[in-house]
Amino acid sequence: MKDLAYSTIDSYHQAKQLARKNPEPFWAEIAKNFQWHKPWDKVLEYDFHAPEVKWFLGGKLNITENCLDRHLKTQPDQTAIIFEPNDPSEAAEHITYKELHSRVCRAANMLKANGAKKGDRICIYMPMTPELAIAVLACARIGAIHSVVFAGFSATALAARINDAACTMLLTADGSYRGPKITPLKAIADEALTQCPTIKNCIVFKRTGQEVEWNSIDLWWHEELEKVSDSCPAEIMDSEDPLFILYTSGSTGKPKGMVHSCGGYMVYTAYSFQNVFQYQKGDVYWCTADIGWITGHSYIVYGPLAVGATTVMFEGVPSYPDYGRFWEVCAKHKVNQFYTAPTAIRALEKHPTSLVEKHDLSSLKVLGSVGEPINAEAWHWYDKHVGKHNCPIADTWWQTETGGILISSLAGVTPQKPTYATLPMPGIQAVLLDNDGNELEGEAEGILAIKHPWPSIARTIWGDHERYKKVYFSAYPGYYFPGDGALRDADGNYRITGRVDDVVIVSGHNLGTAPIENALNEHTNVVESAVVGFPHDIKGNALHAFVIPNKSVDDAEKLTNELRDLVAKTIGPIAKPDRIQVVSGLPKTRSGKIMRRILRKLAAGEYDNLGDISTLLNPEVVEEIKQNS
Ligand code: 7RM
Repeated sequence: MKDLAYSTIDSYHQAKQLARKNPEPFWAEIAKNFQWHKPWDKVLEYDFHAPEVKWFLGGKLNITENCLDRHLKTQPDQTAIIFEPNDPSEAAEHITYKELHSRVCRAANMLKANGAKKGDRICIYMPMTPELAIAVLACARIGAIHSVVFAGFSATALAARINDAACTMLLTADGSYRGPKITPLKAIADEALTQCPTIKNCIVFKRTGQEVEWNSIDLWWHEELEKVSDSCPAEIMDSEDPLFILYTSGSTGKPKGMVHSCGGYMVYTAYSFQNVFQYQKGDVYWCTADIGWITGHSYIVYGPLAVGATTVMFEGVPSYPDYGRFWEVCAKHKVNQFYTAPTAIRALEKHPTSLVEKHDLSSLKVLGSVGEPINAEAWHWYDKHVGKHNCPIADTWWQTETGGILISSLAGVTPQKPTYATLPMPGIQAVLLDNDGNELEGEAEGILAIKHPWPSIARTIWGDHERYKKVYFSAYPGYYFPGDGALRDADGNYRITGRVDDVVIVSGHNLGTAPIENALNEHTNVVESAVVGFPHDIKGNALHAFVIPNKSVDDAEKLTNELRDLVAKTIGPIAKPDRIQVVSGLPKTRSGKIMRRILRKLAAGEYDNLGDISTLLNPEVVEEIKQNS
């Protein structure tokens, strides 16, 4: 995989230049690092107005041959997956490439034996055990389209996703361990399946051993595996055949099933993994995400395995059995690259640093961040206490829709800048636009957009190409519009400022909520904040700020006055929130994103109309916010 990586700043600049001038030969060179049954006839065909994007047209491949089979020749005994269970007293599992290959093939045969075939949609609702990665790869092996639903989602959310894609099979488990809790996955799945007529089989992996109810369509995973062999030729796929669907929340309640295709996704996840993390053979890499999210798909499973890396899968949570668990696991497995989310860092930052210091983190070489802007305080805490000022931090900006990292430093190769995702990867043409869609030059603040396709852009929304067009390609014709705002410094570094759909018009002034939040966060007693608009008789809209304090607040009025002054000073009096509410938490998705849709309803007092809050990480804060508003 050497040819994928730029490990010097010169080779990085060269790549960037080549990619800008001649994107197609650039990507073709990268794609040659993979194993194709038949090479592509054409590198790229696209029209952002249609919209339509196709990469490596006519190419034939199977992504699992690239993630598994080809490593058997060079490194069969290399560890592919290190599984770290929820309970630290349970032994970790080390799975070699040879063993993973065998287990994936056997699972693939299990799917086939139960009627699954190329093009079928298979829903996966499983805990973070190796079988989840195996299930994903087994689907890819036979050309079935996997749709992983995070195993913290409710029965209603699961059923909606199964039905949207008309899945014919469900892979689940009896239960899941997460921290001190056991989630009864099978019982939740049973409830969902009462509303899912397309499901023909439900294969249940035994994890917790708890009692489960048994229905006529249910099969035990371990029993089914025994009936089949571990030899399963890979289905030969077209580059553009769908590999998976992954749902992401939209601005309406209905989730969007983003569709990724085989060839481009493989090329881009491997390329970006290798370059951002500067993985070297034998390194141990750990991404703390769940495979239920895109980060887990791209940077626990496909990207790392495609380059033959050792990837850690962690079943637990950062707080169990104590807030030192991440660091204990880093020390235990001698992790070299560690990739997590700012929300986790902020949670850990509140606890004594002795929980970090007591673990030997000397193996760490590279740190990564993903999911939301990393605030300065969290960045410096991560740098100091985890990285010991000795590990570059890659702040990686990307989305479910982009499939892979688009803006990030390359660890140790390109310069980092706290709170900045920094530069677009070679091959990524990022621009800033003003509200009218004009490109801004140099130092500027505006709307982030991407001008040219990259191989892992989502090709459509499952069953709703019109919505795909409307959401991503209509606001600024000719560009991919991710929905984020950004500012750019004189060196071209990007700082993502937040979602631009969070714009509130107060007395006729367009106010982005992100800069107001940034101002509030400057206060020493504010950990995190969220600002939303609510209807106001005179102003049209007014602002409601939710703030989480660092330490308990004795004098709430003093704090809110200071905060109003701070906003007035930083942005202007017009941006001063009408209401500032001190809260202990903000409603968040499981991946740590603030659910503004819910905050807007709370601010407007529409308590009966909150929608499904069961998918939240912390539904209890909703009640608290109602009580003290
Ligand atoms: C990977 C992932 C996508 C949204 C995106 C941004 C925000 C993600 C960063 C970030 C600032 C980052 N996929 N976001 N990474 N904002 N800096 N490094 O998170 O589909 O779940 O979310 O997340 O708003 O549009 S996602």
